[in-house]
Amino acid sequence: APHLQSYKDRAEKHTNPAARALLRCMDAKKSNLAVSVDVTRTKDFFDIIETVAPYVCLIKTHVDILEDWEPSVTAKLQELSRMHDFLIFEDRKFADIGNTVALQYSSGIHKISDWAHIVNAHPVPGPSVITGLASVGMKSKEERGVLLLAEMSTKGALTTGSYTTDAVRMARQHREFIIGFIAQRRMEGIGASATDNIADEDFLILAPGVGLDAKGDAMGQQYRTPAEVVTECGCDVIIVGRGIIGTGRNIDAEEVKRQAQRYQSAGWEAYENRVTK
Ligand code: 6AU
Repeated sequence: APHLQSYKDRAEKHTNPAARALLRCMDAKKSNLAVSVDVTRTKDFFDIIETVAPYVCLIKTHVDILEDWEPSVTAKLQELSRMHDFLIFEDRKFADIGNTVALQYSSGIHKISDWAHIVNAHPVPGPSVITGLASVGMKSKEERGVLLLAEMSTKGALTTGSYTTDAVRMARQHREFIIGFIAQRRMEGIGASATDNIADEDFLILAPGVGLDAKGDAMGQQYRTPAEVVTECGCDVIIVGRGIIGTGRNIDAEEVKRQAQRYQSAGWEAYENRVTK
């Protein structure tokens, strides 16, 4: 099972360049931490990224919430990604017909496919959402991969049962481009038929809803600890927003740094407790 193997070994076997780059970075930096930089001002956005950069494998963005976004933002983000060795995940949650998601991915003011190594998509439209994104991402000369949202972290989410199973089946048909899932547990083998070759299946599982102090927020978010998520449930990357950045207002760089270090250690320890030595 992939979650018993080291990130390093998995990096060598993975077929998608973005997945390989992420696993290599995780191994090199000893970090399975993704920080979700959910703030509305560009200055706060970069202050946080520069503070947490040494401790993360991935920076997760919602560029559409930046009130003073301008094209130089994504240029600077790419520069920081190269300088500090982290990948960029734009949490765009595509969920439309193939033609529309291809345009949303490549065009508009944000031109996401130009700078985001990883994006995510809801499987709700069916395989056409993958075909649409692949028509852009698979043509790129850069490392590009997509995560399907197989499960959500919120109370009452509809992403359960056959919805999750069918999401895994969709991913299995596009393993060169779908590198894994936003989910709460491992997904290999789910919904597989006897003819599917699942022996070498390795989906990256990126888990949001991670917190060491709070159990949830006032709007349905639910938190589990890195140990629950990584050691018990086998997820690969912990995605942490407010546990590290606080409310996103009045950013205290020292506190952000302290929390980033704390989550990096907790995530890495949870991983070391799980892999076969
Ligand atoms: O740690 P938080 O609660 O401050 O932030 C969690 C981040 C937010 C959400 O948009 C995102 O993770 N998220 C996602 C993603 C990553 O796709 C899915 C989900 O089910 N729950 C969730 O919180 O930026």
